[in-house]
Amino acid sequence: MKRSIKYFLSIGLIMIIGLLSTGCGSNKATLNVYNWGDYIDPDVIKEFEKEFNVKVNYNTFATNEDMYVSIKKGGTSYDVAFPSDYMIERMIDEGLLEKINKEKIPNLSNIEDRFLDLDFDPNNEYSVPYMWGTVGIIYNKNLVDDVVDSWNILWNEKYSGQILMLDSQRDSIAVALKKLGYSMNSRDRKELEEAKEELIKQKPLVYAYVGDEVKDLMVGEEAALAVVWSGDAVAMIRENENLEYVIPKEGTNLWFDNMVIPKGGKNKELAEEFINFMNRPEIAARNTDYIGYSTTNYKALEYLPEDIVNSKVAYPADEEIGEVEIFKDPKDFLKVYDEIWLEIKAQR
Ligand code: N2P
Repeated sequence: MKRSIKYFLSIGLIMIIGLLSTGCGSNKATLNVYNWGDYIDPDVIKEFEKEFNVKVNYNTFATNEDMYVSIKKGGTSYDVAFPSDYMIERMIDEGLLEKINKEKIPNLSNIEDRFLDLDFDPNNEYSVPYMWGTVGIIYNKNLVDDVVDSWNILWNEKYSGQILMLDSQRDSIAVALKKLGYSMNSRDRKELEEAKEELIKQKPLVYAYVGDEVKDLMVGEEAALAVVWSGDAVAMIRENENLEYVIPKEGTNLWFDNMVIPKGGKNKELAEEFINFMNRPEIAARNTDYIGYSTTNYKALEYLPEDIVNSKVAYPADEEIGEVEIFKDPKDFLKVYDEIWLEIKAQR
């Protein structure tokens, strides 16, 4: 009898040690973060985990529309997500976001004023700025001998099979609308129909509709021209000096990606800690340097290398950007955009 008590005690002890060493017995909080692919320095996540003694469950998406569908349908409840302007507007309207307690985000003071209080979230009640940028054309100077200054070049048959388009409905439809001289927020069926026809006409020339793969394809010189977000252009030009980024003269899209707290998360306070952490100047600078995108955090600039701070691609002056539009949520017109995109993608 004496022996068996000892036996059970030692088994119990072994189990407790086992649980402690695998972490199963501890109550580490988990933060579910949902971000674009290639949009953070992975060491920053590790540092947050260490400092706050938590686990970050990090997932990525490729477009605003994909992110919206996952959040809307539930399943994983995300604590922090990174949508863009028009999608933030939609998510606020649909009641999908929590109000952020700004007292918990003192580092909001590091954000440049021009990125605050924008139309999609007038008092930043629901979102805190992360990165911003433009949309343009990156091209390889050795493979393109025409002047690149217009969206039209993406319809030039000479470059058939060497053109990459963004696999993103708002961006690709916007390119066609701007080429035609229309607003990228068009709510006119006829204009949208024309934009659809343009993209269908262009499709035989398009090598692929891509996301993050665009970087490897352009750096590896497998394509001549691509529609890209400016931050990816910065990253690509760092790797291949034959590449150049241009904002077409017909005008472009100015976009803003902010951090939000979707409803249904279980860790609102930790989510706020994370958002605040991301806006520490050195942390914002590390993310900016790692991904190439343009920070909204002006205090981060002093931690960044000269080539980034002085980059005309990342930080263009207003006159270098030219005419811009910010995407708005198409609201009742969204189904038209959805239908058009499906038809374009279905073509071959
Ligand atoms: C990064 C995607 C950037 C998002 N891969 C542009 N809004």
